[in-house]
Amino acid sequence: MRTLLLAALLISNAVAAPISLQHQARLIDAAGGPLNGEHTIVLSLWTDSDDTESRAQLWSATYPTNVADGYIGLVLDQSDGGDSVDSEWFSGDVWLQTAVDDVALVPRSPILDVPGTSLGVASVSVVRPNTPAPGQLWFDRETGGLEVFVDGDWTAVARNASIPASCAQARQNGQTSSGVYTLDPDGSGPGTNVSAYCDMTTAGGGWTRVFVANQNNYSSSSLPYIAGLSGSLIADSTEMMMAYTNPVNGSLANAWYFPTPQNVSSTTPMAVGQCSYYTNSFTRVADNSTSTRTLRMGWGSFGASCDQGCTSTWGQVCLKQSTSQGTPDGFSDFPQFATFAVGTSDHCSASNQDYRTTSCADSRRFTILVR
Ligand SMILES: [Ca+2]
Ligand SMILES: [Ca+2]
Repeated sequence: MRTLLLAALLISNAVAAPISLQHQARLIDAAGGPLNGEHTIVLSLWTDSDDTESRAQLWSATYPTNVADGYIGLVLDQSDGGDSVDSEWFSGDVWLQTAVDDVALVPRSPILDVPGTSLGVASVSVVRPNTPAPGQLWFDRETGGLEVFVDGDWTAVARNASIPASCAQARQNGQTSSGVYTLDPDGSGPGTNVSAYCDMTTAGGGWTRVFVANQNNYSSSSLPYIAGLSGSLIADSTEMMMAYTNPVNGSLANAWYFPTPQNVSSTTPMAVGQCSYYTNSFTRVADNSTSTRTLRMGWGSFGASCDQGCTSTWGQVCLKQSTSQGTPDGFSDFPQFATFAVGTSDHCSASNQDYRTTSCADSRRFTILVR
């Protein structure tokens, strides 16, 4: 059986359109020598990596090819008189099969989606190279995983590179519109894809919404993150933002951000304990002002102001002027989300106000985002 070294140049578009894919490869026989002379090469595109599932073949074309020193350069489009290649196929997994003289090379090669109109150069090997070059890709047929050689080590690549792990990654990929995105928080790991709202404009964008109140009267000391968005997505983030939002249009009020606390990756700030305190640098989005303050979190009781007591079960997240604990000194317009742990209506005031000043409402819901 031949082994196959691929160097594929791929172009994709954001909208459905006929496209051309340039495919370059080097064909090597079992003894390691390059193929030469006339060979019939069949390229086909599939929605699955092998025939164990009866997935559809998307496209196929036959190329009588004069191979020189193993190198081939073929274009996948309708120029062979067949069907055109549709850019829309590449919103999902697409696999390329190469057959030489009626022998299909296995496994099929995953095609990487390259956002926008940029070119991606991928050199994919089906054996793990002993002396890889930076950027070299290796497909492990046993695990179905794809790895890239970066900084002297192999790193797993997402199975479908078009699905970002976070809104921050989507933003880095050039996405600038706020809205609901499909994320795969653990990449090639077993975790499934999840829909999440991304704020792509506030303070540079790239924010994944991990909590938003979906009612105006919680009575719980264990409010969770949105399903599928806790854990590594938060632990791997560097910043957390708290604000009030209108969930319909994503607009934010009272928005502040700060370095992500370590103890709230799986447990929300509302459920982190009866009272929990976190001191760091807090940035106010409205004027980009920064100062060192203390965040009070948890489901403990309180008086009229931020952090006046820590017994019983009431629930209060708010920002303090000082680092002292249990003294009422709410700071500025940071959200004061309160009474979520008892049966009275929840309150969405500012940290320097009496907690009863402003009730939560459908257009004013407490939210947490990370990036
Ligand atoms: Ca996954
Ligand atoms: Ca309540």
